[in-house]
Amino acid sequence: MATVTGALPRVLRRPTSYTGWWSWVTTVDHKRIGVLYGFTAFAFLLVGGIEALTIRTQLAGSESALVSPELYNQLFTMHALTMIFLAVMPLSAAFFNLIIPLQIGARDVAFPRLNALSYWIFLFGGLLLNAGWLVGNSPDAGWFAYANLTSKTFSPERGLDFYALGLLVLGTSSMAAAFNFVVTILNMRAPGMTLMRMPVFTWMTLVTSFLLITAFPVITVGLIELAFDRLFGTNFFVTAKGANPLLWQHLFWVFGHPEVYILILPAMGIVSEVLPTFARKPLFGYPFVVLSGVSIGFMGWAVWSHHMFTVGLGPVANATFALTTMVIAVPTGVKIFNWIATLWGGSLSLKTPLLFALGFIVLFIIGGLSGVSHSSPPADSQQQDTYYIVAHLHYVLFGGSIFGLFAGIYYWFPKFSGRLLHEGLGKLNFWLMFIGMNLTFGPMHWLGLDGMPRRIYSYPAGMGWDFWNLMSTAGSYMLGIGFLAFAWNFVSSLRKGEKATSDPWDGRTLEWSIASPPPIYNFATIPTVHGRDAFWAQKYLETPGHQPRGVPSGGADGDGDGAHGQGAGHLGVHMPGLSYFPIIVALGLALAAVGLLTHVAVIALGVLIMLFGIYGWTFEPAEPDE
Ligand code: HEM
Ligand SMILES: [Cu+2]
Repeated sequence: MATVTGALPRVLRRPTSYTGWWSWVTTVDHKRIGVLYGFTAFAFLLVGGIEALTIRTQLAGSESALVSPELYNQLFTMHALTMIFLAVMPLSAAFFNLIIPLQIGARDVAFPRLNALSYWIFLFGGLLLNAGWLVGNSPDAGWFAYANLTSKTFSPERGLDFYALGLLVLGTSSMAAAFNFVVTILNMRAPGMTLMRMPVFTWMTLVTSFLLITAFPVITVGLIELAFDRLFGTNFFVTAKGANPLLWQHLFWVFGHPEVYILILPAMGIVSEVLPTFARKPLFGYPFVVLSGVSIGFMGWAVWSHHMFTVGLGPVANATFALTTMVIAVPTGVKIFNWIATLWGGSLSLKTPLLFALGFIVLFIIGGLSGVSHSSPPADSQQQDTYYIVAHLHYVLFGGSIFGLFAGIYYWFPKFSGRLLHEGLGKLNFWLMFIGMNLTFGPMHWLGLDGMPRRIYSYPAGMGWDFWNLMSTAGSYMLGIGFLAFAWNFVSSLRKGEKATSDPWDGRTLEWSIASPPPIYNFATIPTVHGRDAFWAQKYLETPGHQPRGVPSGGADGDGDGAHGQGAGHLGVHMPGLSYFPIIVALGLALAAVGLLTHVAVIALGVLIMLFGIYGWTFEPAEPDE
């Protein structure tokens, strides 16, 4: 049947070569998209880290003039936006892409081209958010950008336009990806993998995806209203025209608190995978760990105003949100007890993935305790807007999210590279980050309780804050060296690390049942699952005499060469082909956003490119033209 492909310029017909850098531009393979997310997010993590080190250098001593107040405001705002939206979230997305299809026994995600689109929109959205640095006007009103500081009156420069449009574009990427993973996890599990047999990381990905789908529309409304106020002169947040700026705070935190769970749940899922493997024990209280994650997903919607205890909502609102905030500590506590119970009596092998998981538990407990101290409105009125809050958010976002993600990198690196990260460098990386993190953010607790406000670009001598600020800065440099040790370990191990078998840790879940790196089609045959820890059951429980069946090294399912260039035709398996259209649609969307800051013609061009991309995407043939 003649298709309309004839209408497609030859260059845009499905490419056929799986090698070379074009194959990365046109890939729709979840593993490659995961790698793209991972490297891009790590690059942004370094950018956010450099911004943080500049902040800390400015604050190393009192009355410092290293950076101007204007630049300082841009630095902490961009540091936070970068770390949250361009580092932690996409690093989690990297793991969603790399791991979920392997853990549920699938060959790819439900919508491979939509998956590629999510990545390209994320990249262009991240560049748009950082474009302010090119014109000397980055967002400078803090990451929650309270109205009406953000109005044209008080922020006439372009900074907040990059904030609104950059986050709007990034939100599109997150929501598209989240829909993809909800459909993939609910519809593409291997036979026998019921919901309560899914690995915990898969569960936390599902909860996180639902939070992304439900939370991002809230901030999207706020960002559209902010963009309209700034670009078209509407009055959503203009107090002079009768608007109430608290509307923005409610919209931001109704999104913002679920957002913090979007940042921590993936790390919690990773830790729930690492602990049983390195304790050689099944996860203690699997149903409780899963259900506490699900309940956090629901309860996370009922606490947002604890960020607003000091704006004057009144005793009823404060008491209500104090109560809901205290209650949400319960499911978090359940998880922590179950993790400790998993370790209890286990035969622990103190490899780097386990070290980072243990670091996560210790640091997250500290962050959780300061979080509980915020839930009391009278106490919070002392803590709000001080360094005590900065300490809290870094214990949960750095000590929690980053440490959890690093546990995942050390755990799953062998699966995708076929090599192990160097254990010695790994331990050096861990201790530099663990000590550095506590030296950087620990002192912030008492600096804050001593009255040091956050977001001040310098402080007067004689306040008694100099010593601990200097220590905090020294700690941040130790963190920086920790990141460099990691980068060195990653690059050198990728090239000449010790070869890894398909199951180097004697794992429990399906990703360890296939070769390292996995072939493009993942599973030659889709496995059948008979219980939790499906691969452990396959290895040790499913042989007739329950004798260990042991897996020969490297000879697992699939041909072990990760031959990207080779489809799965020889297995009679259809794998989605490469495509240009995801990147074309993403480019059109980003260009249209840039047009809102430059010229209507650019908007039109962007929309045209997007429409062309959607047209090509729709009529692209399933099989590449030979
Ligand atoms: C690499 C190590 C890091 C260092 C040294 C660091 C340092 C800092 C400092 C000193 C501030 C306070 C700025 C001020 O109030 O004037 C800050 C703010 C902040 N940081 Fe970090 N940070 C680091 C990593 C992270 C990570 C990994 C995240 C999140 C995932 C993060 C999220 C934030 C947020 C949300 C703020 C608040 C910004 C605002 O007030 O709008 N930071 N950071
Ligand atoms: Cu909150």
